[in-house]
Amino acid sequence: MPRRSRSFAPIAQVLRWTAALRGGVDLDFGEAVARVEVARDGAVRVRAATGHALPPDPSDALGREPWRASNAEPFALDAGREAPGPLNHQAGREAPGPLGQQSAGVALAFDGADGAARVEIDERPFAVRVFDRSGREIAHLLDFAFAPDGAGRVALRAAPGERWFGLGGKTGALDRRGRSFTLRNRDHPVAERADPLYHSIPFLLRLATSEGEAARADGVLLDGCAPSHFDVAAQDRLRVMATAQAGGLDLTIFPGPTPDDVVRRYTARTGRISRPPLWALGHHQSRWGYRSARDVRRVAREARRRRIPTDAIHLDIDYMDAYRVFSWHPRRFPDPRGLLNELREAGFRVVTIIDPGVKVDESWAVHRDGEARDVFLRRRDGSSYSLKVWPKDASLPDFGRPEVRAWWGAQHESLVDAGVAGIWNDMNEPAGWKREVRAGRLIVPLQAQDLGDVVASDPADPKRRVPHESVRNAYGHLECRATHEALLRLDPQRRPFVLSRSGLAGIQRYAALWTGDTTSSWPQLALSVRMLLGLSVSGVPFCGADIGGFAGWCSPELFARWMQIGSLYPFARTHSMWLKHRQEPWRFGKRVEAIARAALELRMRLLPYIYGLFCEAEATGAPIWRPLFWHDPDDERAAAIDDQLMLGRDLLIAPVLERGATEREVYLPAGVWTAIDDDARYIGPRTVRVAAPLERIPIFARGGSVVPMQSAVRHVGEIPEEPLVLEVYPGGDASTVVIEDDGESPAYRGGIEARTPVRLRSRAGGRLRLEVGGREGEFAISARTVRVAVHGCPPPSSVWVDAVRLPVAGRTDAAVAATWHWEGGVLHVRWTDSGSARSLEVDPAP
Ligand code: MIG
Repeated sequence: MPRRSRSFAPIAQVLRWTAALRGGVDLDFGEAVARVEVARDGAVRVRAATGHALPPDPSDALGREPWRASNAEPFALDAGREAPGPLNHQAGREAPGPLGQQSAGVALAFDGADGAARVEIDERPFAVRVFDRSGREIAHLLDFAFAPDGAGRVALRAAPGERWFGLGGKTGALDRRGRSFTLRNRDHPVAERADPLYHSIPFLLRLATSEGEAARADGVLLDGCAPSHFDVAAQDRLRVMATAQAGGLDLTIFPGPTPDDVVRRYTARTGRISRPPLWALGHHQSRWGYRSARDVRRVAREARRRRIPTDAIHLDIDYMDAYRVFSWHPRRFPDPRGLLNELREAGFRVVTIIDPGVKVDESWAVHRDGEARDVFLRRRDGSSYSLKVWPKDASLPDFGRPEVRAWWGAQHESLVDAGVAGIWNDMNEPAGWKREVRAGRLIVPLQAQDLGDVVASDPADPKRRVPHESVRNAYGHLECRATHEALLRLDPQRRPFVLSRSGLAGIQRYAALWTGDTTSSWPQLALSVRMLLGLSVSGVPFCGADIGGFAGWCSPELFARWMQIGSLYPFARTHSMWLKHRQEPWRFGKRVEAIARAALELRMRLLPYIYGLFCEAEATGAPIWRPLFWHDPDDERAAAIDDQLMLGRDLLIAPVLERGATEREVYLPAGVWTAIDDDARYIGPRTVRVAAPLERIPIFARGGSVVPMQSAVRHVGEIPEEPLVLEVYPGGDASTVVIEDDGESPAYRGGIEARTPVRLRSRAGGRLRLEVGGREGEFAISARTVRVAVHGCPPPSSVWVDAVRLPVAGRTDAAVAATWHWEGGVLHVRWTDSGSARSLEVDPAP
């Protein structure tokens, strides 16, 4: 367990600095060392540790993107220096060496196309200040201190009026300011005051607003494999204290100024999600307790019969033989290949759970082989270690070693061969228990296991053995890396899907995250929104919570509300615990079933939009779910809201999170907003009260947007009746790109994709003008009908397509193969799309 009280000694004075490093400076304190580097995108990395050298760097093992060193060179600062000016002001450069009496420290400055930063290092007491391109201070690190056991602590100045977001899916308010958090991967049920939980993302996004100036965002990551602790201006209102339990301090500052800029830089370092397979964006149905192939078939059949859109079925631990990973129960799942084939034909992919614990069993080839290759964690004295978990005693792979990751990955071959489409990594904090009681199928864990005397390979230097605790937070991350890479290797034609419970900063590169064991309650429904926004801000775009809640009893009303927002989670999976009643969407009566169907159909209709968001996440790191402040950082009211969210830039979601509610208050930031179901229009900034009967989740489209949609399908393999509908919401200009590809293979990386640029000009000479550019890229799409729907539109006096005025409503113009009609405030235009550029003009502009 992490030690609570330590004595920290400050590192006092910089004795000398050396400029040997490209884009950085090395500092020597005698009893400690530090290194400060500036990257070409303006990110600033500050490492410090006691001793004479920095500890080995785990960046490669964690899958960090290479540090792009700038050409910043250190120069001495004058003693009598004044407040820093803009970056282009460079002080005279001096020869490196010991810091003289008159010197006040050393500085680095870089200004390039991708970013800029100026760093000033105070010599005594040691402090690091980072300024952005405009000369504004974006970080002030001070009070570096270390404990004898290697733990490091640093303070970051915090100003009044700042908000601090991030740290992954923590509970409580989205703004973390005023509270303390532990980041140590732990298997613990989700509860409002539970901390820590399953994953650890030591990244904070600060939103600073000051009188008369535009709001600015910047970020800080405390990197490494060790558990950590953050006091977010709780003890001292003007300080954020970050503590790493081991491995020295490794901080990176990411300049903004917008939240998008921060996350772009943060993910340029920690990695980005790659385009998931399209099926993974559909609805996943899961339950702990699908006990047999028959059971699974029945669920699949019901989903289709009842037209509940579903793309994946998850198999929890019940599919295994005595909980041996990489096995199938011979009686209950006698023919996995046959079953998976059959499901595949009906449009279902199967995701199987994998726990890291390998059953200690001489007769089980996986364990035997692992023993022979010495892949498992051991105790400090070299003896073998086992953990109590589902298969009784289990050995844990030592994922810090690359050969162990390769070995683990190779075990997935049989699953992939049987047709398994994705892997669900559970229990990877890692979790297990010390004692248990077993009575038939019932296993009651009695005491959490902390792996106290276990040693592990240091991911940064696998030949070194270190206490497991000191690298604990990387365990699940490295398992997911092994799994992700194995899936890609075993089936290079398919994009991997990995779902994980545990994770570390950068997990987005290898896996989607879900929030673990929730309870079916109203407060937890609301909490799920905040947890997923927290994850989203922390660089994890693909995240979800169990729809309906994991433990406890879900009421029909709660299920309906959970389905409505859960269908819009980036990762949408219905899951529940085995002892509770079944939680498939048809288990709560006809009315709720219809609500679930409508919710999931909306998700399927939104797939082109949602897919576009995932493509954006791949390209820039932008989250799928965004807090309201994301696109309105100057809006103080928006910054305080965490029960609404943006799904991408253009859809504002106001989920109903209260029992018995039939209406809710919605805050709409500046702009025009149109409710997507009844086309009611609102002008923000404004708080409105809208109707929210059980059948309704209020959703608003941004004025000045084009939302690509399609008609509903039951799974992504089905051909939609309308493959592309451009929902146009006037009220501003917009530009977007519709991206289509095979949804399955990585071929898009070689350009096998179709990109259609779309531009909206709400008022071009009194008309509304929509320009759909010619399709770019190599992905072939056969001729099809595209529909454009212009909302909030009075009956038009004339409609032009490609500069040809269309005849009266309902009549097709042969020259441009287009037709229009108007109904209930919406103008619909249909045209044949063969990939060439088209334009639409509507007079008068709505
Ligand atoms: O100790 O595999 O969070 O989703 O159903 C519980 C059984 C183990 C915890 C996961 C949950 C899963 C369950 N697992």
